[in-house]
Amino acid sequence: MAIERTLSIIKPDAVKKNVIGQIYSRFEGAGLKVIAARMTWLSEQEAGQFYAVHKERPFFKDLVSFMTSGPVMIQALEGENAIAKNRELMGATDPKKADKGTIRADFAESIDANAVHGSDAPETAAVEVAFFFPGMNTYSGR
Ligand code: IDP
Repeated sequence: MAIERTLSIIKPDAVKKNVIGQIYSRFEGAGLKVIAARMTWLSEQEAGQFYAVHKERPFFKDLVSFMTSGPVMIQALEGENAIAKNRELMGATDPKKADKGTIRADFAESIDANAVHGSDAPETAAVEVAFFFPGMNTYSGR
């Protein structure tokens, strides 16, 4: 299995709930290493640019407004099969549909306030990691 890097964001709802540590424990328990991290409050421009693929979707405005409603914790994760592994830990986008024991089932309230973001494919992971951690993208073998 390939060593990969992926981008994870702990969204404003989960930061407000004070569960950053509990979410990090899940990454660590699954063998994912936090290799870069930054806590920040996204601007409208940053959130809009990050979610540009959803620009035409009806929920875009609400998504940007939610993502800028408080601080977020952004990290690059590294490990075997990191992209899929992180998606598994996160659970389905809608927490009501998320499997028991996933981050979204345990910490998220709704499809808008769903606790975490995780890259969904190698191409998006490379772009998203570089978006927040310039110069760092896919696994380089170091
Ligand atoms: P993902 O975060 O599970 O990859 P995406 O489809 O990429 O899901 O959507 C990005 C984010 O946009 C979601 O995490 C969620 O916060 C929001 N979102 C997606 N679909 C809806 C919707 O139907 N209503 C409201 N918000 C949505």
